[in-house]
Amino acid sequence: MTDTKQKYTAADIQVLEGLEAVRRRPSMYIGSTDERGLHHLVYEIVDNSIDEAMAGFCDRISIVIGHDGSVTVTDNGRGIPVDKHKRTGKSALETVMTHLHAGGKFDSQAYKVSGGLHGVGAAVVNALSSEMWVEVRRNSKVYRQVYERGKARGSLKTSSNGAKETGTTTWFLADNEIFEDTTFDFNTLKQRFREMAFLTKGIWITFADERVDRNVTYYFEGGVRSFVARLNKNRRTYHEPFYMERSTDGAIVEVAIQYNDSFNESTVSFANCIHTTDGGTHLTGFRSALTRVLNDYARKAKILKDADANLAGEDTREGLVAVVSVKLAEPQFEGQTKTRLGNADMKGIVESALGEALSTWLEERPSDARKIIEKCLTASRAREAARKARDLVIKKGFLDDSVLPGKLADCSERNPEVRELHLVEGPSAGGTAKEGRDRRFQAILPLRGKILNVEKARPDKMLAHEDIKAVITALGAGFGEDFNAEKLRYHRVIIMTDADVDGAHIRTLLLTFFFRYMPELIEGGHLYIAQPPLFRVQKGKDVRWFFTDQDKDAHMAKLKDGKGVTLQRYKGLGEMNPTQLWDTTMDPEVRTVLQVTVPDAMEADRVFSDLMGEEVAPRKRFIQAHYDQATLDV
Ligand code: 0RA
Repeated sequence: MTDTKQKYTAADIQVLEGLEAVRRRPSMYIGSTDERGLHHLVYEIVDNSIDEAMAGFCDRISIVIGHDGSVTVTDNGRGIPVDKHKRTGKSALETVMTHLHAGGKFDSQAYKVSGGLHGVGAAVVNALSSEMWVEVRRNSKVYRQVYERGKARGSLKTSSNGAKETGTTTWFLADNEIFEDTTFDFNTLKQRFREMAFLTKGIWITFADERVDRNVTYYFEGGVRSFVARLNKNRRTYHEPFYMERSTDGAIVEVAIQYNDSFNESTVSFANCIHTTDGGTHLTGFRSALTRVLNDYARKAKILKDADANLAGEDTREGLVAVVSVKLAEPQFEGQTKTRLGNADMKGIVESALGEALSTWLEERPSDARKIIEKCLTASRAREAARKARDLVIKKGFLDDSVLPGKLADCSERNPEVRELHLVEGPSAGGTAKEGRDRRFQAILPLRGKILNVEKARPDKMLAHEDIKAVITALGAGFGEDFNAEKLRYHRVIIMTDADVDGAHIRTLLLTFFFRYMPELIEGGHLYIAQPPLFRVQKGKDVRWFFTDQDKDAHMAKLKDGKGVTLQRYKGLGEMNPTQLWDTTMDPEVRTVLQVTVPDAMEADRVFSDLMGEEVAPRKRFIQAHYDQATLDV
């Protein structure tokens, strides 16, 4: 972009403090010095370019991870101002780069994407980089300054290039004195950049990684409309996405909605490009507009008769995929993780903006409107059926731990904190595990094999499934909204499946079930995946087990002559005898178990949808590609 207006000057920047504080206590500024904090550095710099894009002065951002692990961020905005700052006597650029909280008037003018942990600015990144340089293209000149651990190394150098183009380039090398590990992860960054591109209509984001020679470019003409389309990839949808954007009361509200034929909701909300995983006022406004408008329409169109009850909020959210993105001047982020929007006025702002736009949209598309309402009505009837099924089930007592499943081989220890439940694939491996276990604290529940695909099943059907019933009953903590972690009979639940494609499938099905119906089990760190060995190598009396091809090959290479060496590959748990299973997979002293985490529930949800949705091809592809990966963060 070319130079447009330059009414902003150095005088607008206030100086607060130096950067020693940041180096002394980095976590206070970037949250942590682990992988998360490290990646924050990149977001900080990119956020500044996004701000410039939202102000309407920039439409290209490029990010490059260099061979040396450095990061370069380039934009075609107006360029950071370089004129002299009154109080510091230094250039605005140097002031911004070397002082904490050096902000300008533009802070409240534009919609800064920054908030929560973000927004601490380029100075913090500078303080935590062993080396950094910034290049500004402005006034047909190129300005450049180098920094070292937050301090300027030399003055601002100017050269004339006569070019009209403007922009800013920032290069930095994360300081290995500060960070445990300074290796950036391509996929983590990629995911965030994609999200930023969805949320900033019309921006081109190019991301290249020289270390592995990969690059991606994101551009979404439709903004959040493209976002819902992406979330619905591989799903059957009912209509073209609804989309609205409106600026009112000093805020921008952008919403996209598209229903699919599943029973789950995935609504993601953002405030100033920050994923508000705990929702907040904008999400509340969204929900109440949706329920109100759909009920009003259903009454007017006489799809809901006078005698019918209103649709409940949850009925309007089955199969709902929606993105709610708001931009506002002074976002307040609340909660422990600062991921809930607190600004009270955003509820009314979103509710009325969406209310109007959505009712107009429904009026104009009676056939889409009818499809959506019918879907909500089905949800409402199913909810009623599920309630009846649940009542029945509670009456029959199967959620009561006095009636434990017959197949469960329980343990003797009473304290749930040390009790483990092993969910074992197939009756034969189940038998081996029963013999091999330490019966004091290890319980075994053999599963029949394939469990039902919960994504496609209604709650009432799910409850009728034997293995699911057995798992719920054995755990004793209920499920869904009634799940109560305090009642868990085991604090460790370990999924033990064969190391083949079927095993991976069963594991994914179980993970889907837990993710949907007992997310607290995952969040509480109670869910694990056992790691049975793949190989057994014996030479004479020396027996070794290996979990990867590489380790096995390395060992084989050491046994110079292959004489008297036997190599066995273990595909199934059932191929081991009880002692072997204990020695390799169950003995807490030597075993490895992977803890299941939900690093990004949205991504996990998408993976599950790809896996479990109607389309068979992506599921097959996924299982084949990932069957040896055990955690959810694929
Ligand atoms: C404030 C004022 C102006 C530009 C910027 C900030 C700016 C900052 C960054 C950080 C990364 N890229 C950026 N691009 C622009 C210029 C105001 C004017 O020219 O009038």
